[in-house]
Amino acid sequence: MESPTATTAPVLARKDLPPDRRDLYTRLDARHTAPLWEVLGKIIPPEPTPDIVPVLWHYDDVRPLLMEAGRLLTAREAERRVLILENPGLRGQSRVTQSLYAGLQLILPGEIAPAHRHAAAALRFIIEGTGAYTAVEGERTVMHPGDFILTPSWTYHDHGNPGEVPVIWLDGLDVPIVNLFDASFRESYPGDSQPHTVPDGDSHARYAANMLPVDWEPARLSSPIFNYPYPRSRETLDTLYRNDAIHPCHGVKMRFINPATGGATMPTIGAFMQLLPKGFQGTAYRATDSTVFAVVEGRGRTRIGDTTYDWSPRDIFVAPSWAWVAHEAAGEAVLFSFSDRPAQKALGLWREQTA
Ligand code: 1HN
Repeated sequence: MESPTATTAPVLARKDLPPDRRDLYTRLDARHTAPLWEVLGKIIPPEPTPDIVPVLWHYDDVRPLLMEAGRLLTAREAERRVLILENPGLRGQSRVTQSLYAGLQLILPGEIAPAHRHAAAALRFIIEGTGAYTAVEGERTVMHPGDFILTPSWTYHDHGNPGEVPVIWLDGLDVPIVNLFDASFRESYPGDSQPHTVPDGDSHARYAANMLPVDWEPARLSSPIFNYPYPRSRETLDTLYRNDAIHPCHGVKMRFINPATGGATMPTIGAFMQLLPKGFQGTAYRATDSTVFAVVEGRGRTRIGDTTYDWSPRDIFVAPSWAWVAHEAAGEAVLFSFSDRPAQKALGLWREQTA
């Protein structure tokens, strides 16, 4: 027999319902209606009550599994050879936070990940290896560790590794947001790789030199820059650190921007990079954007709620919405992070608080 909750309203599974209420709720259910007064506190909690939990993936634990997948199937077979970083609070849902997807992608020397496009927007944060490229709308960029790369919504993209070593990166996508709206589309490119029609470095020259072509009008909501190379980000953090621009919670923290607007690089996903000085003991901070952190350099630990997570380079960890977060760094450390902050800000929902 099917369980009653599979076919009837969850409220009817309650054992303590007075008979007259049960009777009404049964007839409400038959008319596809339900009593708000039974669920109001749950659907509108006084503050965020995330289903996701804090979690840390040690790179050394996950990398061998990804390499094993590399021996088991080709990138072409897999379409994308990725280990989903799945939040244990939302098992089976392919989500790292309530609103975002994350995964670790491997491309081996000689491999191609075929071209496609989808409504979901993606970012790549390069973790290991050099010599692979990603192509977006006819332009290629070679990936280096620490680079932050965009694949905006509905742009054709493919990856290839003509180099000598495996290349691994962190993917972040707004898949759960797109699916919340039931607005997902996807199509394959006719052929494995899109034609390489734009000279390398073209978008960097056009859009990333604090100038824009004089008559340029944006065609998309996302940044026209598609690779934010690590040396530039690192140098900025280093200069500001030496100039003493240190925030008690964040160290030196910068947000990646769309140079045409000063806003976030994509409408749904924001990205950040921060330097924690050697010996930094940050004070607690919380915000409504659950955040995925990737350790770029250094060792340290982060307290999230009541638990402390020790991290070293290439580890990845998640802080849920509205959980108190405090970072400490043993040596100088650099963290990359991403979240749905621009989406929340656009909707007037984003909040933050310091302890
Ligand atoms: C995707 O297109 C890529 O292009 C990676 O590398 C991960 C996860 C879900 C849906 C599409 C890629 C993805 C993805």
